[in-house]
Parts: sequence; structure tokens; C-alpha cells
Amino acid sequence: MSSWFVAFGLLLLPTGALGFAILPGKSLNHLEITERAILNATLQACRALAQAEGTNFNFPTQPYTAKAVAEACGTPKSSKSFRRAIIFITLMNVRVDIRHALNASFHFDEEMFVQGRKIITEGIRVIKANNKQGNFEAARQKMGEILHPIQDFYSHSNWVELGYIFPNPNLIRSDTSIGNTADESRATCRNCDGDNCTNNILEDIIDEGILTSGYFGVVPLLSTKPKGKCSHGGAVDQTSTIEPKGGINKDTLDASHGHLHMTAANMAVAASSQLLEDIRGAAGERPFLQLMGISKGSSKALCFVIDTTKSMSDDIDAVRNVTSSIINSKVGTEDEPSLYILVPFNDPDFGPLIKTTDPNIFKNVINSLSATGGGDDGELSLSGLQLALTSAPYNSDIFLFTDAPAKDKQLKSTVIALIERRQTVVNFMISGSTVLNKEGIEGNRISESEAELYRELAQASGGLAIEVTKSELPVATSIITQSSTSSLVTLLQAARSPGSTDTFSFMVDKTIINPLVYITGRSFSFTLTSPTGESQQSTNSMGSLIITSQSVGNFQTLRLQKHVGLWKMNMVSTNPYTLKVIGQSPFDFLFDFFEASQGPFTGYDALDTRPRGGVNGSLLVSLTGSDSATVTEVALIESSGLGEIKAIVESQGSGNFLALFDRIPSVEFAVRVKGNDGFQRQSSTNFRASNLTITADSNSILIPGTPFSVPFSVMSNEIEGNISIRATNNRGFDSASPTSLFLEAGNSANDTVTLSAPLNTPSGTDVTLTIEAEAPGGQDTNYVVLRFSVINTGTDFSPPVCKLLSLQSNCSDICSSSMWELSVQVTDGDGESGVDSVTLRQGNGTLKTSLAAGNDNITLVSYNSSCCSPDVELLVVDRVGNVNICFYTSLSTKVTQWPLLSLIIVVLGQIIKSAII
Ligand SMILES: *[C@@H]1O[C@H](CO)[C@@H](O)[C@H](O)[C@H]1NC(C)=O
Ligand SMILES: *[C@@H]1O[C@H](CO)[C@@H](O)[C@H](O)[C@H]1NC(C)=O
Ligand SMILES: *[C@@H]1O[C@H](CO)[C@@H](O)[C@H](O)[C@H]1NC(C)=O
Ligand SMILES: *[C@@H]1O[C@H](CO)[C@@H](O)[C@H](O)[C@H]1NC(C)=O
Ligand SMILES: *[C@@H]1O[C@H](CO)[C@@H](O)[C@H](O)[C@H]1NC(C)=O
Ligand SMILES: *[C@@H]1O[C@H](CO)[C@@H](O)[C@H](O)[C@H]1NC(C)=O
Ligand SMILES: *[C@@H]1O[C@H](CO)[C@@H](O)[C@H](O)[C@H]1NC(C)=O
Ligand SMILES: [Ca+2]
Ligand SMILES: [Ca+2]
Repeated sequence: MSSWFVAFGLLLLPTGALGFAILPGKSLNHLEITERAILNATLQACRALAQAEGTNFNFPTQPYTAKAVAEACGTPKSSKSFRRAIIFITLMNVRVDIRHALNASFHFDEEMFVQGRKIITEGIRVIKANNKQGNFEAARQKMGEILHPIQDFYSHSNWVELGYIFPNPNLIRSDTSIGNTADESRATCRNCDGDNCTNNILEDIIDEGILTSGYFGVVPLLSTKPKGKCSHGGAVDQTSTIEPKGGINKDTLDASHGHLHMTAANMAVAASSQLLEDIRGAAGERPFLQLMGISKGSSKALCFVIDTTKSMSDDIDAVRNVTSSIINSKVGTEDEPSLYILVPFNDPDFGPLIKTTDPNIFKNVINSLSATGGGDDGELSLSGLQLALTSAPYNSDIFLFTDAPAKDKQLKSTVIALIERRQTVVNFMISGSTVLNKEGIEGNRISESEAELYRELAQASGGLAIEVTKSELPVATSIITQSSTSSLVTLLQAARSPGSTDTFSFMVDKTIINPLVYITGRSFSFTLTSPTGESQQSTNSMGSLIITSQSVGNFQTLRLQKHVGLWKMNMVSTNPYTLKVIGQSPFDFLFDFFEASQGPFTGYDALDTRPRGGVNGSLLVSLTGSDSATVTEVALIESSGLGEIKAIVESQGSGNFLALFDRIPSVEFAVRVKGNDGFQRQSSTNFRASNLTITADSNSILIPGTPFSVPFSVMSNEIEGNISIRATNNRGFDSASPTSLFLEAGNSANDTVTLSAPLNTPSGTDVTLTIEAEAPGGQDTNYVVLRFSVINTGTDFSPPVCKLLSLQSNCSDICSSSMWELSVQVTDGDGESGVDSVTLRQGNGTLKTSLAAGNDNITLVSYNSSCCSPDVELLVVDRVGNVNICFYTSLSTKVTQWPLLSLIIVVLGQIIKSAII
């Protein structure tokens, strides 16, 4: 097993104790090791990019934080999405200790060197393939999974004891030897001297440089190990009580080899950096930064889901106009969307999803949309939305345009599951509901109950269902899309259905700019009261609190004067309404639901499901945009406004807070966080708990053409009977699953979903599988959302190689007046994928590449540079992303080598010549 034990927080503490015990200056855990490596690798990428672009770059002061790194990269608005990427990768890393606690390969225990490296190198291939397809979320998931074993290697093996001062480069390559590993029969340890384990590894093992690692087992009497082998050590490990007694792990300062903890932890940081650098080499600087959640401009995507059936031509015109105006007004500013996503839907088709970072490509795609077909009234709006929800970045805003009811209503609970898991806001732009559209039968295609479905989905996501006539649509769309920026924060969101008279309050802190109120509903009135007690009624257009008020369809916007403090809004209406107060601020919060793990160790794991209602639960809350802010209160507030539950909050360091609730509400709720200096934010998303527990786990790699099994299990203490099961995936892959399971209260029922990716599915495609379980009567639903990557096994495991053809250096003492030049040949192996790119990693001379005449498999590289820049590093990458770095310097040219080199060149020249002939 595992890990940086106690240190890795959350985990592995005796029941009752809560971990995540990050004590500054003490042991380092997976969380800190991962964060340090990511911050470092990201800075390296930003510096390289700045150098390439000739802009300034300054390293921030240590210790680095996500905020400081995002600022150093010139992208302060990415601070939140960067933080999110780090947290997600870290959670996936921590999860390995829970899901694979006793699988030695994931921890380099029990001399599982080959198996451990296979997990890492396969994972690297998946990440590189995902990156090529822009599927960064899947790449992050895999990254967390493989950073765990690479970090464990330095704690659990004797690499550090062997005296190495650099990480083992062979752990991230599959075409080399890992090193000299101990045979199964070879004794590696002796008993420790009581508690003193400083000297328990056998001298011959150290002297011969043989790699070994500790055995681990938790079951008393049943845990064994081969004769003479080392153990992991520590109170939980039962193998360390068998001779040779004691252990060798360096998980914490007080571990068996705790005296080497810091050395091991620092080497784990360096090894993680090395792995990230390899991924960066294959991806290129910008995609690598995107993977880390860092992008120029806004970190938000502009995401449209558009009905393209016949009646939509006016609406599509409106989208065109809005897209043009957003692109024209935001390109080049810090609010420029970092990604554009379009999902068209029609009937019987929907998609494909189009994703681009180029605003002009997006404009062209939107311009080429035409409105045709659709047949009957209903269209596949939820299918389109499902696709958008699984591809848009976390925390996105999606705008869905339609004038028709959903024909695929059966996807409602899947869509809600994805809204909750992705914390994405969905705004519906509806032209053609009966409520407001009085223009004639053509426009009145959506009945009241059909519109209700869209309203419910909007409300679950904290978005708006804007119902307007076709002529009003451009104005409404423009209002709502223009305000979507990455610094948008939610101060309050609430809904009342049926309508009721209610007073809401929201806090405007000093960092908030442009506070805005959005109301949807019909026939309402309100009174706003500012922190100083001034008030203004909806009927009073001359008041001093509202700067502008705009009404279109069922949608009203109020732009407020900024007054810092607590505002009140009294709403009066007998009709349903929604209220949302937003503003712009660099400060916000991120959160994930956690639960105590069921595995052999006590720990916490992030949920991919609804939390259990009525019992205790927890959230990990992280503040973004500030390195000093603290959380003072976390509450779950019932969406009905009737109740709220406050948490006990424990700071975990690094801006993370654990919020422990003694009960999770059984009814819909949102999350509200308060902090110092009047900080108060609310989640956009509304959440639900469930009495059903659903778990699923499987390898996350799908091979095209090979059926892939996802075992899952449903459990409940309260519910029994036939549970309906539904499995949906966003790629339309064939899938087989049971339609129901019989559940006895208190027992679990298990089954399997089988997925098949077609043979021609490109490597790096990701697929999101949602498995839903619905209680009899449909009152309670839970789901698990899983993401897998498709990968072709392939045969190319070696990076391209460089061969020096010539190096001529006429460097004199005055470097600026002399030059040196280099000629190199780059090839990938026989039958391998071929050279994809050759770029400069270091050196500021001129690089030229060309293909050898008559042989596309040989890339010729020439480089010449001022002698002031004496070194060059060529980054060479093949088509599957294997990376090599070739280093040359003008300084160490040894004259004696020249004759041999010239001979090689002559011979090579002959070979190339004969290849041409
Ligand atoms: C542990 O043993 C080593 C030699 O085997 C010795 O140098 C060291 O002082 C001992 N440490 C303690 C705490 O006794
Ligand atoms: C930071 O990254 C660079 C480049 O990948 C690496 O050389 C260096 O060792 C890393 N620093 C640490 C502390 O790991
Ligand atoms: C879109 O813009 C064009 C030109 O600016 C205008 O003629 C047209 O009426 C607009 N369409 C809509 C639906 O706003
Ligand atoms: C779960 O069960 C409890 C007790 O039976 C009930 O009060 C609650 O409403 C149920 N929760 C859900 C989400 O159905
Ligand atoms: C279902 O799976 C769970 C966990 O995987 C296991 O504990 C349980 O015994 C299984 N139940 C059945 C009926 O197979
Ligand atoms: C180039 O490589 C491909 C694939 O390895 C091979 O099929 C082809 O024959 C090679 N071409 C030459 C000119 O060697
Ligand atoms: C190239 O790099 C050298 C040092 O590596 C530096 O002295 C020189 O100013 C750089 N030249 C340019 C044009 O950036
Ligand atoms: Ca239709
Ligand atoms: Ca290769």
C-alpha cells in the first residue's frame, strides 16, 4: 500500500480522526508534492512561452501559489481554473490510496517495478492522446492516477538509499531498463534494531545497486512476504512484524526510514516535474497550459447549443449577431473566451460538437449554420445539451437556443446529473413558449408543461430560462452573454415555485464590481433596500439604487449602484420566479463533495455521485483569487428557503477547508460560503442528496473494438424493491446494461455495464458514462458519472533519436561577433510512427528543418546561433508523443573527434545519396 500515509491527509487515519493534516514545515504529502510539481512545470512552460514571444517573465516569490503563478504567466483571470485543475489532479492522485489501496503495483510495493512502470507509461500515452484531442479533463484524471505511483516509488523503494540524487528517468519510458531489480529469491533486508531501521537494507543490495521495495499487508496472520524481503513498515503493515522485521518506507518524518523522508519527497517532486515536462514536450506550451487550466483571456468557454430545425432561422440570425458582437468586442481583451463550443441539434440528428480556440473559425461555423428539417414539434435538445455538458470545461456557462419542446425527455435525469457533477450553468433562450409568444401558431410550439422541463433544468444549474419572442431574442441574448466573464461570481440565486412573497439578502463586498440582478417571472414587484437603508421599488424608475433596468420577455435585469454591505430584496409575486444576483470579483470558491471511504482504510474520497441525504457528509472548499482569505462559514441552504445547515470548518492549509456537516439535506440545496472582509458567495448549482448509494469502478482505458466492463453496485439502507437502471454515454457507443436490479434494504446489488468503442475511434477520444439508479416510484435517483479514454495500444514506445552530422564552431572571445552551427538528423525507429516535430527547448539561434530528399522518415535539422548562446536543446517528438531532448553545445567541441565525425558524415552522405538514386 500506500503512501505518504498519515501525511497524505484525508487518508488512512484510525476511525474518528480526521486527516488532511498538513502541518507546514513537517512531512510532505501527495497533495503538496503534486501541487509543487504542477506549479513548477507551469512556470517553466510560461517562461518558455514568454521567451519565444520575447516578453518579460519574472518568477514569483517562493513558496509559489496558484494565484502567483497565474499572475506570473500574465493570466490572472485563470487563477480559478488553474486552482481547479490542481485540485482535481490531486483528488485523483489521493483516490489511488482509496480505490487501489492494496494493489501493490500502484504503489511500487512488493518489487512491482515492471507493473508500476506500466501503469505510468500507459497513463502517459493516454494523457498525450487526450491532449491531442483537446480532452483535458480526461487527461487530468489520468495524470492524478499516475502521479501517485511515481511519487510512491521514492518513498517505497530503496532508490534514495542507493544514493541516487536524481529521479529515475526510466519510470516514464517503456523502452529502457528500470534498473537492476532484486530477484524474487534475493534477500534484501535484515531485522531492524528495535525501532531503529536506519541500517536494515542488506549491504550487498546497496553495494550492487539493486532495486527493491517493501512488502505490505493489513490482515493480521494472513499477511506474508517472501523470505528475506523488506517490509513497508509502520503500525498498519502486518508484514513488518514478520522477519526481517521493520520497514523501509519514507512516507513521513517518523516512518521507518523517516530520516530520508525529505530527500524522498523532494525527489518525488522532481520526478513529478519530469513527468509533467515530458507531457509538456509532447503537447507544446499552449496546450500544456490549457491542460493546467491556464489560458490567455477569460478562462471561460463560449458554449452554444443550437436548435437548427426549420423554424429557427431568426434565432440563428440572432446567435450570429451576438457571436459576432462578442467576438468583436472581446477578442484581444482579458475577457476573450479561451474556447468556443457549438453543438447543433435537430431531429433525428444532433451534433457533432465543434470545439475551437480560434474565434474566426467559430464565426465561420456559426455563419454556415442553416435551419432545416426537424419534422414534428419535438427536437433533440437534451441530447445536444448532454454532449455540451460532457465537453465544456468545469464551471462553464452554456446557452441553449430553441423554440421547440424536448423530444428526448428521458435524458432529463442524465442532464441533471451532469449539471451537478460539472457545476455548469445552463441558460435556456426560448422563443416560442405559449406564455409570451403571441405571434401566431408557428411560434407557439412549447406548451406550459414542456417549458417547465427547461425551467427545471435551468434552475438546477442556477441558470435562467428566458422566454421571449423571436424579435426580442437578440436583446435578451446580448444581455446575458455579454455579462459572462471568468470573474463572474454568484452572490445569490433563488427560485420560488409557486410564487411567494419573500425577502432575500445578499452581501456586496468591496471587491465586487458591476453588481447585477436577474429576475425571470411574470407579474412581480419588488423593493430593494441598500446597506444604508435606502430603498427603491420596482415601480420607481427614478430611485438611486438601480442604475438601469431592462425588461425583455420574462426577463428583467437591474444594474445596481455599488454599495458595500448587506442588501435586501423583497419579492412579491404569486407566479413562479427566479432571482439571481451576480457581480465580478477575483475572489470565488471551489468545492467538492467528500465521503468517508468504505475501503480497508479510513479516508475521504471525492464523490462522482449525489451525497447521501439525512446523514453526515463533507465538502472540501477552496478559496480562489486570494492567498490570505479564510473561510468563516459554510452552509447548505435549502432551495426552498426553509432551512440551512452549517458546517464545522477546519482549515487544511494551502487555502483548503474541510466543511463537516452532521446532516446533508434530503431536499434540494445550494452551497453558501462566507469569509473574512464580507466575502459571501453561493454556488450556482443546486444539489440533491439521495438515499441510494451507487459505486462503480474500473480501469479507465477503453480499447476500440474490445467490449469494456464497468461493474457497479447499488446499495440503500432505506429503499428496497426494483431499482431502474439506465446507462447513457455521450458518444453513442454501444452499451449493454440491466434495466433493473432488485435491492434488499441494507444489501448491495451488483451488475455490469458493457461499453464498446467502434474500431475506428481515434485514440484520445473520451467518453462519459452516466449510470443512473432510480428508486421505485421515481422519487429518488442517484447516479455515478465516469470518464474513460479510448486508446489504441500501438507499438511505438520509443522516442525519435538525433544523430549529429556536423558541428562547426568559430567562437572567439567576443561571442557576439562569432557564430556556431549544427546539423543533425532526426529519425524515429523502423515501423514507428515517425517524427512529428522538432522544436527548440533552449537556445535562441535559428532552427531550420527539412525532410531528407527521397526519404520522409529522415528529418534534417540545421541550427546556427551566436556564440553568446552556446547551448541548444532540440525537443524531438514522434506522432504518438514520445519525447526526446537532444543537447548540443559549442563549448565542448573536441578537435580530436572531427576525423571520426567527418567519416560518419561521408558515409551518411553515401547512404542518403543511394537512397535518392
Ligand atoms: C540507529 O542506528 C544507527 C546505526 O545503525 C546509529 O548510527 C543511529 O544513531 C541509531 N539511531 C538511534 C535513534 O538510535
Ligand atoms: C522544476 O522543473 C524543471 C524543469 O522541468 C526541473 O528541471 C526542476 O528540477 C524542477 N524543480 C523542482 C523543484 O522539481
Ligand atoms: C443581425 O444583424 C444584421 C446586421 O447587423 C441585421 O440586419 C439583422 O437584423 C440582425 N438580425 C437579428 C435577428 O438581430
Ligand atoms: C431518504 O429517506 C428519509 C427517511 O426515510 C426520507 O425522509 C428522505 O426524504 C429520503 N430522501 C430522499 C432524497 O428521498
Ligand atoms: C457487490 O459488490 C460489493 C462491493 O463491490 C460487495 O461488497 C458485495 O458483496 C457485492 N454483492 C453481491 C450481491 O455480489
Ligand atoms: C518510412 O517509414 C515507414 C514506416 O516505418 C516505412 O513503411 C517506409 O518504408 C519508410 N520509408 C523509407 C524510404 O525508408
Ligand atoms: C541569446 O541568448 C544569450 C544567452 O543564452 C543572450 O546573451 C543573448 O542576448 C540572446 N539573444 C537574443 C537575441 O535573445
Ligand atoms: Ca422534430
Ligand atoms: Ca517512436
